Order: sequence, then structure tokens, then C-alpha cells
Amino acid sequence: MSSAIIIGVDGQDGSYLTELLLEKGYHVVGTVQPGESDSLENLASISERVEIVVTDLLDQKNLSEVIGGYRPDETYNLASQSHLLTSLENPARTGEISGLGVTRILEAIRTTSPKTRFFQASSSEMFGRQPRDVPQDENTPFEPWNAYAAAKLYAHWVVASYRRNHGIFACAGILYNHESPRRRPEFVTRKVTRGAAMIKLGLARDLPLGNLDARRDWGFAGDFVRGMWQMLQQETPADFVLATGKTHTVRDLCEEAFSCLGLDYRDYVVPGTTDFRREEETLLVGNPGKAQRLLGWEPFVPFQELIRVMVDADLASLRNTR
Ligand code: G4F
Repeated sequence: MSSAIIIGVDGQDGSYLTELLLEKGYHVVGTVQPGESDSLENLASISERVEIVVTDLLDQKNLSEVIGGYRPDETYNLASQSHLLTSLENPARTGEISGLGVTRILEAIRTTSPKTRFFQASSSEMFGRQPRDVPQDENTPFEPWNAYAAAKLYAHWVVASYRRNHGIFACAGILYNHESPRRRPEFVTRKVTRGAAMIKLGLARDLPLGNLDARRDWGFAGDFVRGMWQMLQQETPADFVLATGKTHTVRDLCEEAFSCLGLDYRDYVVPGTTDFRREEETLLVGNPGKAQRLLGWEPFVPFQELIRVMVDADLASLRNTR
């Protein structure tokens, strides 16, 4: 039986990856950061099949004991303070967890379980504000624009250095935005789908948002975790962009979500009131060509279907809690 440790198992991606690995017959150990775990709600239906361990990314000894204790075939690092604005409220901690935390994991692998294959969740944020290429690929230069992206880029280069200098099978996926009904509500997709469902049910009257012209490359989280697994099944380790290659604006998102409910977003959305980011002319869109060619990876769920599934899930869960 194959085994895997998923670091940050309690988030959206951790839960989808756990389901995928359990389907494939893995023994899955999931770690949560002390005192910082989301609720384990996303894992509720499979909680008896996952071993949960509290593990501290700030503590080298603890990480070495956990990784050395299980010596898993694969380790996936999905832990990070991934909401951009929240992560910037505490940039030093962001650096500790999202940057140095990855060095500690790799050091634990090198010293206690060097055959363990490692996946790191890197971010399209590393390309910065004005990427040289549109769409971006694995050869586009990085120019991180904030402390979150800088921490992610540090980790990204550390992955490459353990691959080169220590022969560790370590891969990074440069991940564009990926969403699902399990996305936390502070991210814009879920904020919109939940907000629209609340308005439909008479639980809210309007939806304050930031910049409606902001554009993102949004895919389905379930498709992305399949790509993570595929990276670790290759003969040689490498980094890959995972993206859909298509962009939509926050306005498109609103239009789609509200129209699923028979509503016109213009009657409810109040733009420019919250989460306003000035540096938003950026065109972050990924070219997934390398992942398609070498991994056979495809993003199967299109934007419209993703938003509809999220709206339906929010409507159902709000109805249940009324
Ligand atoms: O959903 P978001 O907050 O995600 P963001 O900042 O793009 O970051 C996500 O994707 C990155 C990968 O590309 C990851 F590195 C990161 O960890 C995270 O997973 O915002 C998406 C867009 C932005 O352009 C934002 O300015 O939506 C715009 N937006 C407009 N109004 C809003 C809002 N975002 C949020 N969260 N809330 C708003 O009211």
C-alpha cells in the first residue's frame, strides 16, 4: 500500500487530495498546524480513513519526527496562509510558514526519509504585477510583488535546490486560482456564490465587493489535486504550471452566479467597497501546455459549471441551516 503525508490537510485542496489518494488505495496521514487548523469539516465524510497529526512547520525536530516516523512514499505541502490580504497582515509569519517551513520539510525528508517524493504548492502570485509573458509558463521570470509571493518564491527555489543538490524527488506546481464549494468565503468566488445564495434566500440585501474588473484564471480544485498527484508519478521530477489558460472578470463571476439564481447582479453588488487592490491591471493567466503534454493533465470543469456547482452547494447548505 502506498502512503502519503498531506501537510495542511484541513483546507480545500487537502480534502480533495485526501479523497483522491484514498480512492487510489493510499494510507493517508494529514497534518494540521497547532491551534491553526480550519475545522475538519471538509474531511467529515472520510475522517475515519485519515490519520490526523498536529505538526508544526516552525519546528524542525517535530517535522523530522513525523516524516521520519512514517517515511511516506509521498509528501504534499498544501499549508499556507493563502488569503493574500490576511497573509500580508503578518508578513514575518507568512515567511516562516510559507517560506522557511518548506525548507524544514525538505530538510526532514533529506535527513530521515530521502526516498519520499515531495510536492510543493507554488503560486502564480510569484509572477508579480507585470509578468513578461501572457500567458505565463514555467520559463516566465518571477517578480514577486508582495511578502506572500516572495515567501512562495523562496520555497519554490528551495524545492529546486533540494532536487539539484540532494537528489530529492521534489516538484512544485505553479498553481493559478482554483476553487470549489469548499473554498473559504473570504476568497472572491465563494464570497460571490454564497452572497448570491444569501440574497436569493432573503438572508442579505446586497454584496459589497472590490474591483469588478479584476481578472483571474479560475479552475476547479479537484482538477488541480489530480495534477499534483500526477507530478509525483513521473520518472523525473519537474515543475509545472497548472491553470485553465482562460480568464474571467469578477464581473463575469457575479453575472454567472446571480443568473444561476434568476437574479441580476447589478441590482445587488456594491463594487469598490471592500478588498480593493490597486495593482490590478495584472493579467495572470497560465499556459498549462507542459502539464498537458507530459502529465496528460486537463482541467475538466469549465468556469460556468464550477460557479453553478458552487452556487447550488451554497444554496443547499444555507437552506439546511435555516
Ligand atoms: O479570490 P481572491 O482573494 O484570490 P487571489 O488574491 O487571486 O489569491 C488566490 O490565488 C492565488 C493564485 O493565483 C494564490 F496564490 C492565493 O493563495 C489565493 O489562493 O481574489 C481574486 C481576485 C483579485 O483580483 C481580487 O482583487 O478578486 C478580486 N476581488 C474583487 N473583489 C476580490 C473582491 N477578492 C476578494 N477576496 N474579495 C473581494 O471582495
